[in-house]
Amino acid sequence: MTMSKLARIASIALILTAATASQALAHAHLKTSSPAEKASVVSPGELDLTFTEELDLKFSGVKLTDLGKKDIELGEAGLKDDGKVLTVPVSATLAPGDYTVDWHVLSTDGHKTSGSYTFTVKP
Ligand SMILES: [Cu+2]
Repeated sequence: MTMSKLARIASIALILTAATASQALAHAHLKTSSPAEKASVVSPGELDLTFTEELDLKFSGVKLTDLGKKDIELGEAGLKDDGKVLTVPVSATLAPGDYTVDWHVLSTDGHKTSGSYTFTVKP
């Protein structure tokens, strides 16, 4: 095998490694949300979660619970802004108190991520 062939194989291997590494970083991470984490707000009409990647709506969802772990009824989730924003209508007026948003999403690269954050509805 010639030296230049070896060098070519080595550079291809390097490119493949770099491609794999950047794909691993491409999971959908929560970038911002409305209401924002730890924010104190009036009862929101919807929850907006902005992710770093495009989402697959079928396998993405949000659960909202109050301090007593009671589920709050939510409307049907949808996507907007290039599929990176998961938006969920909140039909009820939320009583003052702390709420937890539990989210799970599947990004279009096939990776699942999940997390949670809280916000407060002020009196
Ligand atoms: Cu990923």
